[in-house]
Amino acid sequence: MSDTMLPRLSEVNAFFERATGSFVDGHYAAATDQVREVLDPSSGAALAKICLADMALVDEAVASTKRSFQHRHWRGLSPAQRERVLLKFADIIEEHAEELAQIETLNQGKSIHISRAVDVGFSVDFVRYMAGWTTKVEGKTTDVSIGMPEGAKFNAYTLRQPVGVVAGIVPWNFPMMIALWKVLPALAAGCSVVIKPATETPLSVLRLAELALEAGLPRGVFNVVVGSGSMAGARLASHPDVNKVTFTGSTEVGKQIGHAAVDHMASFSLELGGKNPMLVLADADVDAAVEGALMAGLLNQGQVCAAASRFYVHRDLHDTFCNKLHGAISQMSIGPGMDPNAQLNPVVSHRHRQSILSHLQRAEQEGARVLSGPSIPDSEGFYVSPVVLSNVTQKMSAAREEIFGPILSVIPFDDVDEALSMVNDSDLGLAASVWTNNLSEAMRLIPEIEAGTVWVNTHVTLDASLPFGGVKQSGIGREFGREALEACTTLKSVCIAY
Ligand code: TAP
Repeated sequence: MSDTMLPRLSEVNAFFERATGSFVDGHYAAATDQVREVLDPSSGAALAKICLADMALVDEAVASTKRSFQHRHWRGLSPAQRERVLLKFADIIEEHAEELAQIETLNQGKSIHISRAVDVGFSVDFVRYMAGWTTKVEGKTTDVSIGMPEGAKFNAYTLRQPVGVVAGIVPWNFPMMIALWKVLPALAAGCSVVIKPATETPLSVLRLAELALEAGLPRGVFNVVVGSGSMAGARLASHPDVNKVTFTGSTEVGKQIGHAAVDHMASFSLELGGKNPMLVLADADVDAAVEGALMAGLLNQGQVCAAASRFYVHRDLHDTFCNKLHGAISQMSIGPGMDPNAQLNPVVSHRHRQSILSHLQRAEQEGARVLSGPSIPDSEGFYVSPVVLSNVTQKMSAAREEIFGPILSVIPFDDVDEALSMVNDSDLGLAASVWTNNLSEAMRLIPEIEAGTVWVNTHVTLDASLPFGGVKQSGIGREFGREALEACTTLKSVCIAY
């Protein structure tokens, strides 16, 4: 262990002892037969032992969530009262910022700096932003032209109401932050919510549920079910008492969830993967583009749905870009997320590391040139050294498949329209960025790029007010902004004759 490693807070150790499984109706559920160790990716050591929910417990969690909705424990409060609770929730998260950041880093693997700034920092901003929507749920009046019976007058309006029980299924890359992306719009709309974190990373979400109670959220309004995707996740998606399913994860599972939700006419939103391009035009500032690529490609070891993973670079800049990118990566140090000096950290699991390495092996077999990163620590942890793949072609799997790891594929181009067609030559369409000093060219390209978000001279810059989601196989629906709130509501049309 490095001597710069952060010591664990005593609250974190106490929480790891206390977190024993699903959190339903304001307390940890009774033990089940299936116990799973939750691991620290930097060492492979167990952090906590968690009981996985069985079907009965999943159903109990949905019943608790539904009860709190039907009994109006939350939605019965005035919007201003609910806003105050959510703002207090943000304050409490902020008070526990270091504890939450350590929990996230220990369980997910990412740098403590990222956990502090992004997982906790962005989450606090997001909770405050969404709390504000609680008092801004609006319908509208409409001037109708109904002519029968003759002489009758009408007053017509729409009533925006909470959709009911929301089930959120979240992945392992930003467990706490993505859970909050599901929880907050639901709560702001007056819904009750049950979250299923990934079994690999359930800890921070459990701590959030404890803190929500402290903030004054009534029991049963925010439940957490820890259970396998194939059973607990599938059951939530198909449960007849769930009114909306919101999922972030792989396209394959997203499709299953969409089908299951439609079967009982639940609404759903899916935020799925991306094979996100960064397009570097001939006039771009190459140093800024390299700096941007490091952040866009290596944040959380590339385990980010919006990460850039294919870099279309004008041939004039290709070699310089690759050399500078590789040079910067070679200087980086790899180590545990709890070591503040480590710039790169382990990926989430042994299983995911194997998946990344097999993608890499395939890229080599297909002829990509491998510019290797620094060596990985001699450790049981799930480390992958970052790699720049140069001279990748559009046909290679490295340019087409989501790897979700620190593998950056650089593809040269000669003509901008040729590059644009390669950018759009993907089943996925989550996000993209254009790097140029030519504003007119950027403005021409923005509407042509098939993606839910397009950035110019920046990448992976999210804000709670900017809707986020994908087109094509990257999903349906939008998170953030008014759109996220409205997606947790249903519209009732009212027409009064007088
Ligand atoms: P998924 O299998 O999609 O897992 C995401 C969540 O869905 C987890 O909570 C998982 O539970 C649950 N789940 C799995 N099967 C389910 C089912 N049949 N019904 C309902 N829920 C189910 O992702 P993964 O296996 O962890 O990663 C595979 C790939 O997905 C990654 O390599 C990456 O390409 C992509 N991915 C994308 C994102 C984002 S942000 N878009 C995030 C993570 C992964 P358990 O894990 O507990 O089984």
